[in-house]
Amino acid sequence: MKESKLKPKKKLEGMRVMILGIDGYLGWTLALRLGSLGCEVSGIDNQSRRRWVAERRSPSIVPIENMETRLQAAREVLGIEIAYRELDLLDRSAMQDFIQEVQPEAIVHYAECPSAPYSMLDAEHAIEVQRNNVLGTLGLLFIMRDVVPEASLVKLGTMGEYGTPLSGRPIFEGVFPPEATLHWDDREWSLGGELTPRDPSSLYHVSKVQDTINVFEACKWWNLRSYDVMQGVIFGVHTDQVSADPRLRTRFDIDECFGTVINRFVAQAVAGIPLTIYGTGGQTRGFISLEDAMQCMTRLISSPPEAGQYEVVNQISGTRDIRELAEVVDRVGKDEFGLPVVVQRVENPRVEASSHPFEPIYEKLPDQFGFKSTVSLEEEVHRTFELLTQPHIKDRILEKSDLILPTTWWSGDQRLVETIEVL
Ligand code: USQ
Repeated sequence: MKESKLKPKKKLEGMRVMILGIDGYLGWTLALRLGSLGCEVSGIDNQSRRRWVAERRSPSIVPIENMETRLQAAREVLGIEIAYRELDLLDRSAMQDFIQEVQPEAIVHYAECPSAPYSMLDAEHAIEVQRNNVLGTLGLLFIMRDVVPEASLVKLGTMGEYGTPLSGRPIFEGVFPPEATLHWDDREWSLGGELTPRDPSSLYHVSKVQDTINVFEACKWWNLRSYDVMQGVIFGVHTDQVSADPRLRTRFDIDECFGTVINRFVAQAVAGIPLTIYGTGGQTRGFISLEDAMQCMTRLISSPPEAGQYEVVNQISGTRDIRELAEVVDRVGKDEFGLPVVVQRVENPRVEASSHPFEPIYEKLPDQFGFKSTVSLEEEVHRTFELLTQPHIKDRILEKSDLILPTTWWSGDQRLVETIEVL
């Protein structure tokens, strides 16, 4: 039954794909994945992620090479040639020249600041995140209109655009389904095809909402085509390509701004720091492993949207609350690595519901693109422990252990959170 809904696939071999933000956690991993599938990969990066984490005194705890060494290793180990240019997406003239030269068939846009806490630090950081993200995407849309209007834009959004609607209504994939209706005052209207309400959970998430509107309208006005990928919280370390050689490893952050929750929990367990559940731990989110996310992106690239089509996919492989995540990390750490893991609840510096209904719909990737998750949370947590317990990496975590507890409050306060309870 499901097979009939699958979108037609294009051959990836020889497809020209440009990755914006190619030096990042996702960008680098995707470059190697696509290269190994025979795509002609190109990419840009302005190295801003490396600057942001340096500012937070928190470089990747998995050692990563500079771009030159990475490219050389990709060539030597995997036989992949990547056309890389160090370039800021906001430099529209240089960007336009590069796109003109490469003529990409698909552009994957990862070149945004991904951190909620970083965007909530103060006015300077909020403005930097919104400027980088919103204006970068906006400029790109104009370049695509003028230079490669037939190319598909695969743009990274976030599940956090939707918030966690307390009514408990399902979180649809971007727009209301055709049969949705609004009843009010004894009247009824169809909501089908309208963008669903957004309730972003930080100023970073607000930037993604603004992107959504810009891309949605650009597809309508200029007949551009885009998949807007609402990705859940990402975790993990492994794909066949990044694990093939230490020089090919992708970055891994554990500080309060750039580390995501599962990755942070594993690092905390390795360093002997009690896992930091914020608040009650009843917050529920969608999650996806690095490897599964790469599979989704590859499938989206190989089945491009039609001209004028703006399509949202919710890219998660399941949902969990934070307490469950801590339990999984606790169990794997103790049983499989013999670590004395401790779990704590600390004050929650963010403004977010501590217990709420959560019913995301995430059917398009499996039903229309053939996505099947290949890695369980437990397996990927195990692989992450395997990497992070290597002595040279454990030492790097220990050196940065003072950066684990959050100090960035959504209220604007800057103070360490206090422990509420050790579980
Ligand atoms: N959390 C803890 N303890 C921690 C860290 C986080 O309990 O030590 C909680 C947070 O309060 C939150 C949840 O875990 O409820 C997720 O936090 P996170 O820091 O892992 O993720 P978030 O800030 O939501 O942002 C991350 C990425 C972002 C992406 C987003 C997807 O940094 O780029 O857009 O995940 S989503 O969360 O679905 O919006």
